[in-house]
Amino acid sequence: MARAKIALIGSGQIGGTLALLAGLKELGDIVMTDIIEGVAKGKALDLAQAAAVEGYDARLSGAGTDGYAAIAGADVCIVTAGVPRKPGMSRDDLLGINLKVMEQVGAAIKQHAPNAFVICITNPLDAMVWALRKFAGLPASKIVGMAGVLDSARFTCFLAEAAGVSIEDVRALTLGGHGDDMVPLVRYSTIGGVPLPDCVKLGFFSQEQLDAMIKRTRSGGGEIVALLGTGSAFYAPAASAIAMAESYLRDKKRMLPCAAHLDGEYGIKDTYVGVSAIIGAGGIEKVVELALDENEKAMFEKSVASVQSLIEACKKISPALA
Ligand code: A3D
Repeated sequence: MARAKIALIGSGQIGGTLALLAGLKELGDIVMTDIIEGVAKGKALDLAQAAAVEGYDARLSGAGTDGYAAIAGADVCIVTAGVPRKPGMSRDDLLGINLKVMEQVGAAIKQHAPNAFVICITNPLDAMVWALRKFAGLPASKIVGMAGVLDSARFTCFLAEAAGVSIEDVRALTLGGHGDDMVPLVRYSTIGGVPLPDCVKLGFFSQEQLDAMIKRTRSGGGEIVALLGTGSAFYAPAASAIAMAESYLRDKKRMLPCAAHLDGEYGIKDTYVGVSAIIGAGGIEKVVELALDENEKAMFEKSVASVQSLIEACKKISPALA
């Protein structure tokens, strides 16, 4: 069987890490593209040489003057093209500039890789993946946004540290839009199978500490932006997208939180927002609708409303989306 082809559209901080992880996991051959031609070629060459040391069997190449045509026939496209935020900026501040990038990238996917499974990472995530789907003309099962795996990983990391247990035994779940009103779900998050409210009763941490970790998860991206001074997080975002790509390519059918297209689930229509979904060879094979209590529902609806206002803003900027 031919090797899978993974196209990375955008070869910046996340794109470079995606290429390294995809190589280490031998997910397939990797083509890197970027509007800055030398970036894709240079990183691909560097990573092809790292393969000699790490021993991974993957061909890496960077697009030259052919630009987007290099993604032709890709099985998976991971999109990070655009700009990241700077300290003091919200993800929403990126909307105008990154929407134009989605238009270009969407047209390229439509022309060169219409059968790919597309994972979008560009912010503001939920609105960008919604727009990218329209520009690329893809079915809902073949395009998804990465955010929930990352937000849940952040929550997981804080919980493991506070409880003093192995991160392997913590399973945290965060749904909703990838913004400051995302929804960390304590009832559905567990340590060694014990839901978080019971972990408080067991004395793993106090309710105040748990509340602080929820707050820190919500602003987890901003914390890293402020520390870095330039650019935003890239290791954990790349690892998260690779987990999604791997589930597709290896038909693992992992149930992961990701920005999936809702068509009536949770009573929501034509919106991308973070929900639990099963990713297998069919792409997004199922959106799993969880039972939410009143409080969770209210938080989810607030988060959805924020996403929908960004989608409306996209429609105003780009009438083709209306
Ligand atoms: P960065 O290192 O700037 O890389 C982006 C790359 O995209 C640059 O090399 C650009 O040259 C390239 N680019 C710009 N326009 C185009 C275009 N039209 N076609 C092809 N390439 C283009 O940023 P990054 O890798 O750190 O972040 C990329 C995106 O991911 C940003 O929008 C971030 O805000 C976003 N991000 C999302 C998350 C989520 O959890 C959703 C987390 C972290 C970052």
